[in-house]
Amino acid sequence: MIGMARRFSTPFTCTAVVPQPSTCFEIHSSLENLLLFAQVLTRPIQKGRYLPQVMSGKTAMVTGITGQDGSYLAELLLDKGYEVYGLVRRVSQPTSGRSLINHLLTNEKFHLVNGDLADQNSIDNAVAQSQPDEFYNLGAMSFVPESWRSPMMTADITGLGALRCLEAIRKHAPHCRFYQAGSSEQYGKVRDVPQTEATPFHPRSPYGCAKVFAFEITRNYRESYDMFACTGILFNHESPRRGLEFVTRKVTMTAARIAKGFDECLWIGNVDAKRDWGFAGDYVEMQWRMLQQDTPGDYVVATGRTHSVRDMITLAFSHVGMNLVWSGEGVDTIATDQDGTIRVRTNPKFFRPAEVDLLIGDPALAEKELGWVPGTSFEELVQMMVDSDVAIVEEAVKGGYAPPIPPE
Ligand code: NAP
Ligand code: G4F
Repeated sequence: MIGMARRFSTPFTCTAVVPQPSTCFEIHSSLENLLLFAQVLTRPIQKGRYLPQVMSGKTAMVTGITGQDGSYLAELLLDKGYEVYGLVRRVSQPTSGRSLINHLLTNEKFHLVNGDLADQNSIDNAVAQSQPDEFYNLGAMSFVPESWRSPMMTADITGLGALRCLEAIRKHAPHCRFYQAGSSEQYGKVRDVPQTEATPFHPRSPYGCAKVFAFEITRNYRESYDMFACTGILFNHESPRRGLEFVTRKVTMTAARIAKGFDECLWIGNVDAKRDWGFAGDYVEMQWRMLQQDTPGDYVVATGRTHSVRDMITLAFSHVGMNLVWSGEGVDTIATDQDGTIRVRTNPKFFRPAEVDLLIGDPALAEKELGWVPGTSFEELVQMMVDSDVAIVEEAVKGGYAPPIPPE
């Protein structure tokens, strides 16, 4: 039997009532286990430089609130005294699918509104009723490989979704400031190293193409209607809340599983790709800052450093006591530990039809105009994610249920 399911940002909790084959992650059935997960995943942000707290009395609407960035941004806005409205898709099992924001549901300033980026009516109603001062469009189909499998849906949600938000604001709350979650995937086959706000776009995936449309339409609404509309061109940012299918979290969870005896090796794709990886908790601060300035603009948000996937894997495995030695090339790449056991193997299915080989952003404008600098190093980020995943696996062992398996 093949079950077809919508892609969710937190897939390991969303399909709770679907029977899983024994090789897959057995969804923890009790509420207690779910809460344990939520506690580990929703530890407060510890690093990053923040502006002093300002109790704002403002209202913000956030799409993508159930995702990695949405959950951190919601915490940041609530801390600043905002009334926060999160747009959420209807799901059949709402209590099990929102693990990253479960801890916010009792906050009286936190509200969930049903809506979908595919549906203009629902966004219109949400904006008309909540009358936000600030609108953060973080919702998207955000997993690049899925965008080749579902290009129309990606264009609709990740691309047109931004336009639907802009239209809702133009019609129902023209005073509202708009933030669009842009991506370094817009640069794709990069024309400059490092990439700046002036670097031309050359996207390499349907996802990148959709983000370019969203970027351009945001700029167009700013110029056409004098709207306060900005795009943050964010480079990869990760955290213990990152979806398990993205490479960093796949690596840290698999390293933790191997360390605790659940797996023998990590199956991976192109380890030569390089990314500029920062901490999501630092990056949501910049999203907020962009809407606090006098004039709207677009900014690169990055660390200015790049690392290969291979380096990231080596570092993560070293934190669980495995010192990897690499050999082979391309699909023959492997890595063995100090005992000679193969701990990383390559599977061609994880290679992409068109790859983004090198991303490194120049955050100079963000620092100069908004005083933003990332507070967490790559080494601290990887350590934080490994520690969190080791804790999740240990909780699972203690609770007698199976730890998560990264989906493909
Ligand atoms: P994420 O964890 O995958 O979260 C995506 C969010 O979008 C989820 O809340 C998801 O809701 C929501 N969503 C998906 N389809 C929707 C629809 N049809 N209607 C309403 N909501 C929908 O992504 P993230 O890492 O937090 O990233 C946030 C944003 O930044 C995204 O736009 C992403 O493309 C962009 N971005 C991310 C990075 C990065 O490195 N993280 C870098 C550059 C840009 P469900 O929970 O219902 O699935
Ligand atoms: O972690 P990734 O899947 O992230 P990717 O494709 O860079 O996209 C992320 O960052 C973008 C910003 O640049 C966001 F806009 C986007 O929404 C998303 O958050 O893959 C990173 C690299 C790629 O080069 C990929 O080919 O890792 C390589 N990789 C190698 N093996 C793998 C794997 N990626 C995944 N997901 N899984 C693998 O097994």
